[in-house]
Amino acid sequence: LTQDELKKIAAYKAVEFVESGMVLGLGTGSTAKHAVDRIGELLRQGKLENIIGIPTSKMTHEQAVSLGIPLSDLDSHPIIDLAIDGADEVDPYLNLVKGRGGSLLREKMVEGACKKFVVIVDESKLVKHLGGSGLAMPVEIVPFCWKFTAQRLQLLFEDAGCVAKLRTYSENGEPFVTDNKNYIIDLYFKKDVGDLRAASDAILRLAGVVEHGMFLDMATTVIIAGELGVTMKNK
Ligand code: DER
Repeated sequence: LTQDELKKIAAYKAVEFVESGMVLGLGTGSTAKHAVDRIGELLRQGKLENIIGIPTSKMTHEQAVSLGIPLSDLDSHPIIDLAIDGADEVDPYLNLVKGRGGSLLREKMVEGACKKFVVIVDESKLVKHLGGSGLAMPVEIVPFCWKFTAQRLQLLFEDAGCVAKLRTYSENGEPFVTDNKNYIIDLYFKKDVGDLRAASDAILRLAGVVEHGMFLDMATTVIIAGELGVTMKNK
């Protein structure tokens, strides 16, 4: 099975939690895309009715519009029944790293407003410690004096051998700009950051930081598709 087939299996499994009449948080990324496609398909087949989608990015908004999924927003629906979204990393306590697609702020706002947050991943996303895989830990910051903020983020995690890099578009080197017109600093750690809650608080205390990609104690269920089948872990 390819990685994308595993993502699709996890996504379809998560959509089994969707019931007619629900207000749904619609995730962003290549795994969540399969879930949104599936919801659109079931609506078209009449197997689901009266669904309202709350998209977590402009990209997902456009996908949902093309599928005819009725949409709304958090202003109209401050409490959401269920969100389905992917993740970049999942630790054994169901803590997540998200945001490598750049949508972490709207994802965290929507998924923080959900009664149930189902995360869908292929097995390659499972890690022992968040940020330990040497991959990016995204932080959304305001563009104003971004070098100043990047430097302070890097210093925060000096002991973990942190390197802070401004995310740029690969083709022209221009800064990546989020749906919210902010920049993203990707943090790369050489060693484990240790206490995640303390790391989260320290990052959020920096003026200039908008939000980070650690989703701690937010997932209620994680669906993992692997070569040997699908497993589900509940909080
Ligand atoms: O950027 C994001 O938050 C995405 O949800 C990411 O975490 C998962 O993207 P993927 O499903 O394309 O791997």
